[in-house]
Amino acid sequence: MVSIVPNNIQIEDDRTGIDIETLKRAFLDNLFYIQAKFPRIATKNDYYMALAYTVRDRLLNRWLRTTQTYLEKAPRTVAYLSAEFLLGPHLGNNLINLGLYNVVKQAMEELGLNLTDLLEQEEEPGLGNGGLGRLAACYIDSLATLEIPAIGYGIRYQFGIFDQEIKDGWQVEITDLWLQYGNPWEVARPEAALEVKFGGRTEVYTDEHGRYRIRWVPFKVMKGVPYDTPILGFQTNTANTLRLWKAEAPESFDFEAFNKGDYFGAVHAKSECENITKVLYPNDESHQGKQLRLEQQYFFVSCSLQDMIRIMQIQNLTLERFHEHYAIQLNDTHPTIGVAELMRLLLDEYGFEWDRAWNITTRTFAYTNHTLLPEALERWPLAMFASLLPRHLEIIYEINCRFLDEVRIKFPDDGDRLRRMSIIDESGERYVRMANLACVGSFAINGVAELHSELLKQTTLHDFYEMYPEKFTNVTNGVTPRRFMLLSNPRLANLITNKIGDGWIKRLDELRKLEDFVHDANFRHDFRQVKQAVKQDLADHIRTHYSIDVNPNSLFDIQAKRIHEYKRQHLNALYIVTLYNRLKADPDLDITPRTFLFGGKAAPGYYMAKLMIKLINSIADVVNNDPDVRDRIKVVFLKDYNVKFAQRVYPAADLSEQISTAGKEASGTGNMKFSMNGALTIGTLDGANIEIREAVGVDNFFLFGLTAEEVLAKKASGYNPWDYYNSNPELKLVIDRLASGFFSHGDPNLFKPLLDSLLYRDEYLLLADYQSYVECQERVSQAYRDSDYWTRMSILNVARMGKFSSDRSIQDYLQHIWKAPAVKVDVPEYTQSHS
Ligand code: 475
Repeated sequence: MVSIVPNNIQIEDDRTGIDIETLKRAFLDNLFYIQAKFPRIATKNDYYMALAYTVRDRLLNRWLRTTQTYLEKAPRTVAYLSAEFLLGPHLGNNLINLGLYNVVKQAMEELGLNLTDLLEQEEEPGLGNGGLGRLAACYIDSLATLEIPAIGYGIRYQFGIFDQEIKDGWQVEITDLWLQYGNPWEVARPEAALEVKFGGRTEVYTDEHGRYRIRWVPFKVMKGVPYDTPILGFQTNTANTLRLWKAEAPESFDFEAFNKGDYFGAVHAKSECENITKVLYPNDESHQGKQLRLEQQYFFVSCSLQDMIRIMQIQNLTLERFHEHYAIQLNDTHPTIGVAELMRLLLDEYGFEWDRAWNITTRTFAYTNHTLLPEALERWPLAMFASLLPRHLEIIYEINCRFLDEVRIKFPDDGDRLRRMSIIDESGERYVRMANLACVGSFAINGVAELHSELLKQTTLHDFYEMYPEKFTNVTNGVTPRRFMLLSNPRLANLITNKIGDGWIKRLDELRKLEDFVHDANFRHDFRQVKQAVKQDLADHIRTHYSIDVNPNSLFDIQAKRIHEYKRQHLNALYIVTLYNRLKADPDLDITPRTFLFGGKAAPGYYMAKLMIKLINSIADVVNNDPDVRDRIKVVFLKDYNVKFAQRVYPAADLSEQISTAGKEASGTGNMKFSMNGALTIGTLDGANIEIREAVGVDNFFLFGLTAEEVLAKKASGYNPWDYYNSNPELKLVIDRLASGFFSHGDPNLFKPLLDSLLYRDEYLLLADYQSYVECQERVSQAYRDSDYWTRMSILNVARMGKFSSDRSIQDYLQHIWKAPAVKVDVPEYTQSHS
């Protein structure tokens, strides 16, 4: 046993005490000694920082005890490798998990400060694009809450996802400066930096035992510095680590260049090195073969694997047992170079024989696929790959050669199959196919919802399914109820806890107890009031920031997610225009008042998505200002949708738009966050919608549209969008109005690319689903008119969402893939979790 951290650290009371007086003193102390400010000159950010440090002080003991426990007990550990962690603000979440929310709120009040204001001050770490990155964040939350030894590995981007502004209806991207005022939640560990090699060549040499070995002679070497962030579990002593790598120049750099006398060149080259972790690629669900992106992937994966080996060495464990000590989850193919890197480390650096190394590697990795979209599948041009990672390419060739031999034996005389399954795409320009490498190098492969996992087996990964059926499994996504209910919707959380106790926060299935209260008119009344109050908050926000008055009694109909054609925000827009046209034709038409809210970012290079934003804003301009509408419909595009703002949005929805073309949305997770906050879903049979509908009951879900199977059949039989345009007068009027320039100050060309894409191709079958969607929206409007009936459905949605906790997802991963038992962390009485 090694004892890295002494057991008897003495900690000053001001850094651990959680009574109000101590908290206040500690807060002012941090303001003075860390921010170097006193209250009269402190900015709001100074106060935020002082509070963040005060809270951080109170979790450090748990964090160090957890680290120490893992080092000493050397338990099986989950390593979650992800190029993205879309964390959202830390302060509120840590207050909740420490059980300090109320007492800190009180302490701040006594100092004349408002906790909500201070929480607003936090610049969130937006180190992800959307679903995939946010899922990683939910999973590390659940891993800590379930007391599983785990570490998240990723990239410390200096600039995360861009901030979005809207100018003249168009998206404008602004650099995300999340680190500009410092990050109180991270601890740099320069002493634990590692080196990563790039480029160059390989050479053969004979080692001291006369064995042929291969050595990689790199073109350049980079340094990876880890920055650690504690990830607290909810009401546990476990605080796991999120370790994000920053690229720097190695010290040796100065040395060489200074010797050559090229001072400026040396400094320049040094800052070039930092480029690797400068910025997050903002493309959701699309792959561009950019070299810097491959450099990012290899950089963080190499650092992480070397780090894992180093930890085993501290623990005196032999690398022979690497796969027993670690289960490495690949969050999509982005970290898949890890398969080749672990092989390289074992073969070249630690002298393993091929078979032994391959055995360890393929018992270590598991791969999660997040998308079926062909444009998202990662492939790297061979020449680029070879110049950056020459040794890895050799290893991949060897893996491929042995793998194709296996395929040949199982499926003789099937050249097409070999070509499809090869890790190297040789059909034209040559590429390395990362999904193929992930499938060959992993012992488990999973999709993220039942339908998605089935489609993977039948389509994208069909050959691999036939080769290795035993590797395939499904783990339906989930989301953390700590952030997306307790923190984001305290009114609802309190109402629930008052009725059924607080067990639901850790065992979300207990929400089912709420079903009993569906019949309780008082409860329905209280439930409705909660929703009303939250909607009022959002309405206030909209009035303040957009100078638009929205009616909090209207139906809040929200679509918040990345902007993408397959997600069909423009189908929603077509419906808005439909309603508008009806009102224009009959200004006295009795319709259910609605507020249409949109939020989401478009990839900066995705023209159609940006045009969809412009379309929504243009429709909003006309609809919101037309006196004939008489405020019965309002449209608002909420700018800069991020985790912090999402937390205000989910609770305020009456209706959640989950309207992707069936077969395209792998799972969706926003769908879960809306539903557990009482929104009803209008949705297609896509992704996890299917399972949500099953869970909440088909009567409490608004279903429309083609099924995935019907979508394929329709396309196969020659889909022609004009048929729908010509046969549906209401649809025709919508398209014609958009094409006429009515919504674009008379410019008939503005939306032409979008309309042409609908009329001449309509890859995502908007026109085919239009009528079904409109009719379904009519059912929604009718249902909303009976507010008591609506409330019953809404309550049942909340009550039946237990399955969609990320705790359940993590338990599925543990049971079927990781097999890593929980480990209790002991913390002396005086700092134990207070609930
Ligand atoms: C799915 N992102 C959601 C969510 O499983 C699903 C791809 C390439 C490069 C950068 N980002 C990506 C994704 O593929 C992604 O976010 N996928 C999403 O993963 C979690 O719920 O349906 O679209």
